[in-house]
Order: sequence, then structure tokens, then C-alpha cells
Amino acid sequence: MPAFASPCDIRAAFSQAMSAMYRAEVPLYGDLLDIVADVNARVPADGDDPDRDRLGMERHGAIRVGTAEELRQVAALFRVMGMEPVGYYDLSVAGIPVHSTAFRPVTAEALGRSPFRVFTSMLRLEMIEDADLRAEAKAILSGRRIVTDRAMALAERAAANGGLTAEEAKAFVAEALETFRWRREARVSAETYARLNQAHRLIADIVSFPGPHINHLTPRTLDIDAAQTEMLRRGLPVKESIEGPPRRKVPILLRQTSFKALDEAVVFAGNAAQGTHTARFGEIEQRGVALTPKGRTLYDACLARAASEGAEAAFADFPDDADALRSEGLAYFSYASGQPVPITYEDFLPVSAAGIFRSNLGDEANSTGHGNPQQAAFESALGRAVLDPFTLYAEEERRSRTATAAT
Ligand code: OOG
Ligand code: NI
Repeated sequence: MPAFASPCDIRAAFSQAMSAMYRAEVPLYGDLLDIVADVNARVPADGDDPDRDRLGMERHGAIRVGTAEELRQVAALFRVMGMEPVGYYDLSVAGIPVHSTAFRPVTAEALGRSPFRVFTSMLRLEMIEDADLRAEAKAILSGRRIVTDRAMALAERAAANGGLTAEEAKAFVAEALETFRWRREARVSAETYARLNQAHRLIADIVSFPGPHINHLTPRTLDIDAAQTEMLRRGLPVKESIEGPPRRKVPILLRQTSFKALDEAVVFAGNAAQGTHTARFGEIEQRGVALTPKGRTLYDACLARAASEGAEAAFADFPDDADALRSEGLAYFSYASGQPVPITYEDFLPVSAAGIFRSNLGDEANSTGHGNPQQAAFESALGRAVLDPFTLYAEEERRSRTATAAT
């Protein structure tokens, strides 16, 4: 039996390589890392942040793929790194023509070793209204290869053999990175780009380029309000409001903010006309405790009222101390250390994601669509079911109880 590199180590190496690449491509990302590191160092350790050890390496990124085949190919890459598809997100509720999942490690141990996630969206071609444009987008995507032959071969080898040797893993990291790299040479003419862009800016972003360039890479902060203030002080073009719940004593779920996409030079196919495209942006996040289905229902009700009542008033009904969250069954806790410790929310929020998409498409307006979740169609494109996040948190809580009972 050859010794295989652990998927956690491959993921950690990949996450680092991605961070280095993104830093070189988007210099503002380096500023963001500095701000977050400063803020995190200033937040006093009070035992309430069990994740402090992993914070420095914690990142999430996002990509948008065009076809089912592309989705399966990136899933094969993520599998080598021990990342599984968790959750289904329907962005059509916000008029955005994609649906999504998050590839991430699923055990507490793996999350502790390398907390790296990629929010992955797939284009919903059927949401392009113009039949000619829909057919054209489909034809353009059909000739595209977003994963290198060598990366695909290594992913297949890992699946067949049960892993990659250290040497293969190194080659895999370098090859897999190619899928996420920004390339300024569009595969379409300026004229086609303009028509795709007219249909939806996201469609142009997904269809026009050689691959699903990583569009942001987000570090995690312990105090997003302080980080937001510092971003504003430094003159970063940050969006006005923080997505998610208001500031609380016991943070819940996820709060996020971002700064606007950058205009980047592109070269169009055919006559090599120059143009610009807004592909990449900056984002930071603060994570809190994972909510149970009951807690999530209450959260959604508060969020719905926040628009009319204001967030502070709407969330006054949501208990803000750990004992109440636990005794009322609103949040998940781990009992591994003999005392209840909040289980961190490892996923995303569709409403926040829609807000992030929108602000970076240059559209702060609250556009809404019909909302048409098609999880079965997404899963058939992916070739497997996505995992249910609630099940994962509940299992983690149960496991910690059993471990505690045994000692
Ligand atoms: C993904 C936006 C969603 C988040 O943190 O909610 C996301 C995208 O713009 O492709 O990353
Ligand atoms: Ni994000």
C-alpha cells in the first residue's frame, strides 16, 4: 500500500496556493488580510471563540460554472481535497440566474485542520429568456474545458486508488489552481459579450471567459463591525450595510460585508478589442453559532420583519444568551469539553449571498424573481445528492454528547 497524502493536507496546500494567487491578482485582498489580522489580534480572548486557532487560515471562495459537466468536474477536484457539497441555495428568488452549493469539509476534525470552502454556483440556462441567446450561450459553453487534462487524470487516479501520493498531490494542487485563475482573454467577441451582459451581468461573467475564475476569497474576522469601520477609514469601496443578523452578544450564523468589484482589462476574441469586466471583489465574514431548524425559522421571521421594523427591533425577539439558545433548542452546541460550546455555522445564507451578488453586480436595488428552487435538477447535474447542513450539525452535537457520556 502506498502512503497517501491526507485530503486535509491537500486542501490546506490548495487553500494557501489559492490565497497566494489571489493576493498577486487582487492587491486589495492583501489589505483585507491585514485589516482582519489586526482586528482579530485586538479582540480579547475570552474563551468564546473556540475557532481562534484556525482563523488565520480560514477562507471561503466562490466560483460560477456554466454546465452540469463543469459542475461534476470541479466536484471531482474538491473531492480529492476532502470537500463535499453541502446545502442547496436557490438564488432565483433574487432574480439571479444560478443555483448553488458549498463544497466544504464536513467533520469537526477536518474543519479544524483546514477550514476552506468554495461557494459554487451553476448557471440556469433556462433563465435566459431570449431563445437565440440561450442557444448561443449553450454552444459557447459546450466547447469549454475548465479543468486541465492532468488535474482530471489525477482526480480520477485518486478516486480509483483511494488517494494521491505526496508527489501526485503537489502536482494536483498546481494543476487544480489553473481552473480558478483569472484570464483576461475572453472567448467571445465584444459584441457577444455585450449581448450576454445585457441579458444579465452574471451570464456574461460565466459564459465569456476560459474558466470559472475565483471571484472572491474571504477571510474570517471576530469583529466585523470593527473591520468594516477600518475598511471605510482606508477608503475601500465597501458596501453600505452588513448582510445577516445585527451585532449580538452571542453571534449567530453569518455576517458578511464586501467591497465592490474591480474593473479589469479584458481582450475580446476576433478583433482583439479591449474592454473591461468586473469579475472580482473583496469580502469578509464573521461566523456565529449554527441554528437548529427551529432557530432558523425564527431567524428567517426576524429577517423578514427587519426590512420594515429595522434589524435591532426585529431581532429583539431572538434570545441573545447561550443558555437560552440552548434550552430553547434554537442553536447547536458541542459537549466535547464537558461544557456546552457553540458549534460554528459552516455554511452560507441565501439572502446574504443574494445581497453580495447584487452589490457586486452594481445593483443595490432589491430586485426579486419568482423563486424557483430546483434541487433535484441541481443534484442530477451534480450526479449526487447534496448533504443536509442541519443533519451534519445535529450529528456533531450527538457525537459530542456520546463522547462526553463515555468519559
Ligand atoms: C457568490 C456569492 C455568495 C457568500 O459569501 O454568500 C457568497 C458569488 O458571487 O459567486 O460567496
Ligand atoms: Ni462569499
